[in-house]
Amino acid sequence: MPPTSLAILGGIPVFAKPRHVGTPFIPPRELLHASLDEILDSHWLTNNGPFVCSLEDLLAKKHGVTHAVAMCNATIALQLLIRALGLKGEIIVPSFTFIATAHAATWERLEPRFVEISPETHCIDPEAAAAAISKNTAALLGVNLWGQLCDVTRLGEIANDAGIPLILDSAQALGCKIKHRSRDQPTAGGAVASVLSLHATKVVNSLEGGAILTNDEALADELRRLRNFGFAGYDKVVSLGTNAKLNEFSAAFAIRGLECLDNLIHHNRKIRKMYQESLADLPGVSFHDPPTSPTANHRYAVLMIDDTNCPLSRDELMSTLWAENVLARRYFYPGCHRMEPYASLPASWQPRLPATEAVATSVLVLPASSAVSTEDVVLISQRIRQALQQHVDVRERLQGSTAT
Ligand code: T4K
Repeated sequence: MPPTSLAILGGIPVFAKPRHVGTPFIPPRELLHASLDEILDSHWLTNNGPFVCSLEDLLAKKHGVTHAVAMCNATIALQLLIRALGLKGEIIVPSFTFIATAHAATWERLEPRFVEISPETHCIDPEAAAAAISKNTAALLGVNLWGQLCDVTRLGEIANDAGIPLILDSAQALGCKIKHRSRDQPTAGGAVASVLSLHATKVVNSLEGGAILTNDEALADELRRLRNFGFAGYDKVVSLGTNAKLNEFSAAFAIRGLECLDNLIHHNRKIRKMYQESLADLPGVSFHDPPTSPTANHRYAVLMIDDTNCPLSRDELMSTLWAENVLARRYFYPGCHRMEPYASLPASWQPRLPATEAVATSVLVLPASSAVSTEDVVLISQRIRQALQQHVDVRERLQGSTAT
C-alpha cells in the first residue's frame, strides 16, 4: 500500500496514539496482582521487606556482585554513594548524560568536571578523563549509556593510578555485567560501585527505583544505614541518614519484570536491527551501533543525523515525526555543561567539548522498548524515509509554521 501523506503536510498521523521512547514495561498483570495480594495480606509494605530483600538477591546474582542495595531512585542512590565514599572536591564526569548524573554530584557539593565522550561509543573518553585529573579530583564517574558499557577496564586503571575510586552511573544499563572491586583491593581494577535505575522508562522498572551494586561489604552496610535514617538496629542511630527506601510493591514490580528480562532484551535487539536495516541507505542517517558488551540490554534505538548530508536537520526530522505521533527525543541535548546551573558558571570553568556538542546535536532517539512492535518500526521507518524524500515541502511547511 502506498504511504499516505505526511501529517506535517496535511495527512493523517501514522499513529492515533503517541509512540514514546520510554513506554514502561508492565509485567503480566495476574502475576502483579498475586504479588500485590501477598503484600497486602502480609501487612508489610516497606522498610526492607521480603520483596526488597528478594530483589536485592536477584540483582546481585544477575550482575555477579555480592551486594545490591535497593534505593528509591538512581539519583538519590548516586548521592548516597558519593556520601558513603566521603568524596570531596571535584568529580570527573561526561557531559553527555542525563542531567541527574551531574546534579547528584553537585547536590553532594562536589564540583563536576565535564569531559569529552568518545564519538564511537557516546561514553566517557578514558584519556580525556585521565587528562582532567588534578590534585582536587575525588573520583571518576563513568556513565554506561544506552544500555551498554563504557570502557570500565581502562577507567579502572586510570582511577587506580590516581588513587581515586571509579564509580559508575549504570542507570540505563540494567543487565550489563561490570567488574567491581572492594576499596581494599585498589589494584584489582573495575568499579567500586555502580548505580542502576529502575525508573518506569528503563528496561525493567519498579515505577521509581534504583539500586547500588558493589562487592564492598562495608560500603553496602554504610549505604543500608544511609538509606534508613542512619539506623544500625532498633533504637540505634549511628550516623546521619535519610529516607531512600524502596517500597514492597515497587520491588515486586521489578522482580516480575526481571523474570521477563531475557525476552525483553531479545525484543530490543530485534527492534534495533530492524531500524538499522531499514534506514541503512538514507543519506546522512546512521544508526548508533558501537561494539557492545555481551550483556548490553539494547534498550535504546539511537539515530545519528548528520545535518551536512541529510536533507533535513535533526530537529526538522524530529518535528516531522512528532506530527505523526512518533515522539522521538534528542537526548541529552545540549549536554549537561550547557544546562543550568553549569552553563552560568564563570567562563574560566567552561569546558570545551566539541565531540560532545557534535553528538548532542545529532542524536535522535526513536521509540523502542517492549511497547513498540515490529509493525510500528516498519511504519516509523517508512515515515522517516518519506520525510527525507519530501524534504523541500517539509522544510517549507516547518518554516511557515515557525513564521506564523
Ligand atoms: N543517570 C542516567 C544516565 C539516567 O538516564 C537517569 C535517568 C538517571 C541517572 C536518573 O535515574 P532515576 O533517578 O530516574 O532513577 C526520563 C526518565 O525520567 C529518567 O529516569 C531517565 N534517566 C531519562 C533518560 O529519561 P525524561 O525527562 O525523558 O522523562 P519523560 O517524562 O519525558 O519520559 C520519557 C519517555 O517515556 C517519554 O517518551 C514518555 C514516556 N513515558 C514516561 C513515563 C514516566 C511513558 O510512556 N510512561 C511513563 O510512565 O526522563
